[in-house]
Amino acid sequence: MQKHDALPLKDFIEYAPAEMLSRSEQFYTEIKRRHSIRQFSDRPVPQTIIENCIKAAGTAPNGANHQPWHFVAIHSRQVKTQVREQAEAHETGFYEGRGGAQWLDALKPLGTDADKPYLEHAPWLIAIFSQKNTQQEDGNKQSNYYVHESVGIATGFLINALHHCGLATLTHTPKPMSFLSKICDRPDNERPYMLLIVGYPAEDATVPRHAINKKPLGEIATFI
Ligand code: IYR
Repeated sequence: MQKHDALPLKDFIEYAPAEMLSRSEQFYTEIKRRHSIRQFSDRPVPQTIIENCIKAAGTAPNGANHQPWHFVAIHSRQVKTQVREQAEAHETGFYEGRGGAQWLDALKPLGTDADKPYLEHAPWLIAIFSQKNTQQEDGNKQSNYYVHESVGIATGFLINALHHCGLATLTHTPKPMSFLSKICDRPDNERPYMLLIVGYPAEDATVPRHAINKKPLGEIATFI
């Protein structure tokens, strides 16, 4: 291995086999009650919780540790209204035919449509941006690697962190998403990756039956 500066691994925890088994079961039980929901309460959520979850997302493995992501946590009612208006305008075109018959058909069991009131009701929207390169202080551009993979993993960490502290989320990818760059005033080296809606579920929140159906292990994994 090439010479590089390194520290001893100090914070790894080894669990006894029985505890390892129990933790694997517990984690599965915990994560399988995460559901994407579309009815949010306007109950406030403290900013510190969102900050901690973003810090957790920032620990995700990524290409060359360039951490090619930026999170814009939107709490301002005014900004949320802008996001809703523009997302709904794009989604209306999508649901009126731009999505194509096949895609629109695939969405029918989810009951989604162009109406996105949760973009205003939820206490937080987190716009996630990917950085194809990073502008350094000396003006040079640093290339980033495996950007989509890296930002995808960080987004997964974020969703998991938010679920872990008792918040519901919805992943939203309006198409096109470029309006988020403008609203959030992001630089040209960044592209919007995803919008997360975050908050408490409304009292009458539902989960589409279609979304509950997860493929069994035998279908998603092969052991060789
Ligand atoms: N972006 C649209 C459509 C949509 C697409 C997929 I793939 C979904 O899983 C759900 C919705 C919308 O948010 O309504």
